[in-house]
Amino acid sequence: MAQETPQGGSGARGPEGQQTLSNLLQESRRFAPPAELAAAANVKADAYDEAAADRLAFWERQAGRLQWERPWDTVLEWDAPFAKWFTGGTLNAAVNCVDRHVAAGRGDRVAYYWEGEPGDARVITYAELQDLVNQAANALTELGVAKGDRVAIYMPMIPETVVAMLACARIGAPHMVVFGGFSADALRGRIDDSDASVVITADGGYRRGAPSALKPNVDEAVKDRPGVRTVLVVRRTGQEVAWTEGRDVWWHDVVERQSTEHTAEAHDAEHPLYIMYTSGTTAKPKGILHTTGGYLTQVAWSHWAVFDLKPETDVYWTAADIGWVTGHSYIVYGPLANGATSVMYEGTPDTPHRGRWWELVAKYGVTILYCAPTAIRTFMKWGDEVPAQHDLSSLRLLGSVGEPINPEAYVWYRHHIGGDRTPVVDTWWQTETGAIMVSPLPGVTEGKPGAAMRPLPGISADVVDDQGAPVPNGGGGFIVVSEPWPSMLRGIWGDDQRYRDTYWSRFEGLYFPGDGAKRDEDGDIWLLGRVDDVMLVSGHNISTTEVESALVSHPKVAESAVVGATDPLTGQAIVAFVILRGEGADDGDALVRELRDHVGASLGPIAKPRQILVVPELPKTRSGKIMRRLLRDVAENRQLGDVTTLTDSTVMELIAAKLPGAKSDE
Ligand code: 6R9
Repeated sequence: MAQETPQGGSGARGPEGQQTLSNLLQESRRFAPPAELAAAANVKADAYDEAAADRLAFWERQAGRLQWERPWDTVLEWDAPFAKWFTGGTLNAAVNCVDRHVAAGRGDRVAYYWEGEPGDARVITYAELQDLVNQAANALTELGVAKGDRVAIYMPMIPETVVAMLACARIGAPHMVVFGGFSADALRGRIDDSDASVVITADGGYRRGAPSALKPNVDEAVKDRPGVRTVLVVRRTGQEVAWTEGRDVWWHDVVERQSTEHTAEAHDAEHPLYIMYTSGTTAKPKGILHTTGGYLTQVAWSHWAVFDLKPETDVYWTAADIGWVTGHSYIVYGPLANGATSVMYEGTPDTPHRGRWWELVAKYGVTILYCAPTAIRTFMKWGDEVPAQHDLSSLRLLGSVGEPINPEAYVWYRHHIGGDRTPVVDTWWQTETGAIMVSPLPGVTEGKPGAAMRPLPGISADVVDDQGAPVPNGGGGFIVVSEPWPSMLRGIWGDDQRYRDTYWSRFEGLYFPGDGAKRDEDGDIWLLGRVDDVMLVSGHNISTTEVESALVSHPKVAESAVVGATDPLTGQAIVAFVILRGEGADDGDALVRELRDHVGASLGPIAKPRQILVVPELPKTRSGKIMRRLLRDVAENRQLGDVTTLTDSTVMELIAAKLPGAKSDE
């Protein structure tokens, strides 16, 4: 057994002798909010006290930012673990996102600057969006979709996708969006589980410079599924499509001839708004259920607070897919509820060239950009000179979501994209939480690279040890949420028991998201990755995040993924996969040794990887999360597990090809 102990770490022993998550990484850089932003910020420091004094009254005030047909009787009915918010109240999500802005005289404001990958563009105002949504709502009604029916949406990133979602919301038919990159099998499983009777899709969309078909996957998914009565197809690419008469209808035939008038019914605050499936670690995806009033309250408020949104002047861009919860909450519902002007982009960041995003920032004068660390690390890999060729001076705020952001990626983002002017908000949340939960407030928080910092006002989150007791400052453990929040999941579709088991059984009375976290000496929160990924090396629980961040802090490394592989000596040993910065970088033994020593110097010898493999790509999900499970299979020479949610199935072959010549110091 290795006798090494982490330097500066505080891996305290829990009551049962089990070690809590080690706290190895030390970070001393600090970024204060720009004075101007702080002075004009939507949310100031007093919001924390205000919410702490009366949490429910705080959320009640935020609900008041929406337009209700009938006000609620009760703010919260909590029959743990089942919550109902704003009961007795009624509202319509589509009216809140669209009609009320038009009614207030803001119909000419741009809702979306949409840009197709081939370079085609559409500008859609709130008034136009209202017409489109009303037509689609009328069409769905004509097609027999009634309140409560589930509608599957399997689309590229085009305006009709937003229109379809809002039309569903308008008539009270919960939508179930499936990421367009998922297979026919994944789509079928989700249609079956949600019992959707209509599928809205397109012939295809553009990705990486070419049309990418969607309709064949729908055909495959719904064959032998008589429960799916209608497939509504948007023509986007003009690709040849197979056609099933009596089932398939063109969007342009059915939607475009409808009236642009539609009288919206107000729905109960707890009426289901949508189902979104998350795969998690188990085979059967979970249908996460979100309802209307509480969800809209928190996404709208958090979007306004965390991004300091000024709807009259900001141009806001969430560069993510609508098939990810980030797209639901921060491309569609949050920005629209706030009357924001958003950019929406169909394609990949490197088509037709690696400066495409920055070209779009300059073209539309984007002021707020929200994206995933995986994108940031990819840009780091492509080189500083790419963004440097574009005018990014319109940006005033940057956000990150989806994974822990490595301190080095944060600093790169702030410097090379934000010109050292912009705060970076690292926002922690999940499909299940519906909206941002832990994040800096840009006008209040002195940012630390890599830290999500503090629970938002109105949110009660904590870091606890394996007994559920709060850890002291400097300690590591699990993040939990201790009080219900408005946008929380209302359950797993059709499976209350699984809801209790998955989220409410680990700690009595606490919501367990499944992420490791630590509190630093100031009490600020750092997320440390999924607990399933935590490595146990010589009796120390080491987070993947900290080792990955140490690797990314080496100037030659753009991205890394580490996993624990079974080891006869240490229980588990750390195996690291790294992508180097710049093309054709040297990946010889000397570099591998240099990287091991670098990790040892940053985190202590315990965290030195046993093995480092230089790879061209890493396996990722739709939201850019690294699928460490697959890398563990590779590191332990196992057959690969389920790969259906990989964005690019060829990646694992590229990695496996690296293995025979695997570089190891042992
Ligand atoms: C919004 C979203 C949720 C999981 C979550 C955590 C990871 C998301 C993060 C983060 C560290 C952040 N995650 N944001 N980890 N810092 N800022 O990503 O939803 O796809 O359901 O994933 O993503 O592990 O539990 P979802």
